[in-house]
Amino acid sequence: SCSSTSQHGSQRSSVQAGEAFFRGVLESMQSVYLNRNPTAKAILDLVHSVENSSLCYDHLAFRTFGVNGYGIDSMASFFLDYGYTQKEELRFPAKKLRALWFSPPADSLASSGSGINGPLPRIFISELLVDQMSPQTQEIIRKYTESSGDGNKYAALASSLGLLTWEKPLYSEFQQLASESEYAAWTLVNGYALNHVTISTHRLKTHLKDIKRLNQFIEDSGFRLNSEGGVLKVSPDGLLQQSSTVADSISFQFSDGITESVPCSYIEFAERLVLPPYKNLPDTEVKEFHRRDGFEVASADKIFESTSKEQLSRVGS
Ligand code: OOG
Ligand code: NI
Repeated sequence: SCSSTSQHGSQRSSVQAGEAFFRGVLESMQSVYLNRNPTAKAILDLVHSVENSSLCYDHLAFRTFGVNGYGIDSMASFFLDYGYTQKEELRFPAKKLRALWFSPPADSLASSGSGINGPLPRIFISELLVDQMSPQTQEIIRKYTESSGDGNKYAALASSLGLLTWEKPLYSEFQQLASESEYAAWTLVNGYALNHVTISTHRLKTHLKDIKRLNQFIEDSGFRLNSEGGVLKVSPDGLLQQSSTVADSISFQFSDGITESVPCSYIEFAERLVLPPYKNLPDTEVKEFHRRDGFEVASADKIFESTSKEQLSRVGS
């Protein structure tokens, strides 16, 4: 089984009584994601078939519109209520985005399971800095967020049901957003849907625990990886290594009756290496808290491109 993310004996609160409900919600978010994204489903099945044992998630990620209570907080409140702790902020000035990540509570039950039933994942939530968009784009985003009433209160519910909290947009509105921010266009049609799950590669058991070998295996199996800035994204300290697939597309019916293919979600892989003070620990004693934690802004900047038109329209590898 997978080792827990949390340091044993820490003072962090536990999900406790609400844990079954909390995991059930994550499970529903995941099932929406797997039904819509055949590449993510196929890759999870493939890795499972090789590993023959449990598989752990490093993190889950969501996107939001940073306006009128529809930003990071709208989704974060659910995780904070179930024991998560807010960690560092990441800023992406060129993309007009910011993000926060949240660390999981010390988990009690079920952490020997697989995926959502394994150790609780970190949560990564980003938001578009809507105030920095053009007036036309702001008008569209405000129109849909405002038309949803109090939809921002039900972010986790919308995500687990696979519903938008706002009305479907016109195709021209999607195009307007896409011309300025692919993130904005993605969020308009996907709302609070799970953007990606991330497989924790160092917690795999076979040769696939080496992210470079996992990447090779994924590509040899016929899947495309996001090549923006190189397939493997490595933090300056070398200890956080990430890669991701190119997002699947889904057919979306706009409110004017136009049906077009739009980017949906992708799957990510992350290998966290052991921190320098612990590098001589025997493999069997290494726990998740001995490894590099957090996220890396330069890598994240390129991972956002997993849903971009440029990556989706690439031919071959
Ligand atoms: C998030 C991209 C960043 C990471 O792990 O750094 C990211 C997104 O595409 O919304 O997932
Ligand atoms: Ni990620």
